[in-house]
Amino acid sequence: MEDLGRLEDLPQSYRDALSALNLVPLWPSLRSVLPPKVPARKTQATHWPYASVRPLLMQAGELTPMEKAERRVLVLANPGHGLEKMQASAAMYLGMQLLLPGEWAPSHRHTPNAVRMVVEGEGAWTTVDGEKCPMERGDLILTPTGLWHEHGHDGDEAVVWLDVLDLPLVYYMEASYVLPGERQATQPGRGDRAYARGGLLPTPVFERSSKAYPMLRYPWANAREALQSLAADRPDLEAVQITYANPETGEDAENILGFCALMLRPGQTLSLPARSVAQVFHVIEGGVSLAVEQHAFELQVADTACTPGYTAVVLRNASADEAAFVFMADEAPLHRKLGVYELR
Ligand code: 1HN
Repeated sequence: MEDLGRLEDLPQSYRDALSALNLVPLWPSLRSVLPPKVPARKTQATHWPYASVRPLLMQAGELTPMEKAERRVLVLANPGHGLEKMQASAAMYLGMQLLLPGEWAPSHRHTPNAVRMVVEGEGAWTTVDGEKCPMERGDLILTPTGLWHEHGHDGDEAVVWLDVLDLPLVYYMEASYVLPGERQATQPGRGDRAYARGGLLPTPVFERSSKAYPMLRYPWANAREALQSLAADRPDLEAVQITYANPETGEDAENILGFCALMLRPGQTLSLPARSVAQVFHVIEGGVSLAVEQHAFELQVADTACTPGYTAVVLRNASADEAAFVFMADEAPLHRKLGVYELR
């Protein structure tokens, strides 16, 4: 491709005349907004070891009471975007949230979609749209756009979870806002019970659910069992992987970000092809080496990492005896809807 004219090639008087009318010449910037073959990416491969995050999160528990935080979170910020942007990738936000015994994070609802992946501790719950969801390690709990949600804690140990939101995208669209609410009344009915088994849908009086988000909690016990049973059924299968889906529609669980879980067999090395989307990896069980570009991360239990789009990722289960389990989040639903999804 030929070199295009630079801004400096233009007379200053001409540049001033353009600026005065809020005009900009395209050609000096065309290659930067439309680079050849591969997009420019600010997202850097980044590893957040839980062993380093945890003490600082616990310290936040001592330094900042709930009333002064609303949500007590340390954001996992990608240095490639600038820490102040609070982005893990172009569309993904990640945070580690701490709730202490007896605390309550007040009810609100907002336009960004969220999910929680429970990292440690027992006794906390989150009420989403009137459904009280127990929080147990490895559970995935949805807080889709516009639904009321609040967190409480009846147990006696610190509870930590990973928040994944599409906040950077919704904020960029100038569509991010929150409404404060009252403590929710809990309604009967739990999606994780109504949809307890794959392929079996509740149909009282022959009617399917009309809820946009019929299932809010995906218990880890069920996801783990599904992975093990898939692995046993398909010894030929390289990628033992499940996707968190809306059980009524079969579509992705949420509109913008996608969520799945992987099981790595003992000693397994799994190559994930380069796709257009940035990805997040969070270890639920085991130890996993992650290789991407020039980086090699040794992920321990509860560690989180992210990788930019258009990069191949190699995962290796560090144990020769035990399976490893990884939760993944990505931007695939968004890319597919926009028609820019690619597998290379
Ligand atoms: C939010 O509502 C929660 O409800 C956590 O726990 C993190 C980060 C940005 C915007 C809203 C929560 C959040 C958030």
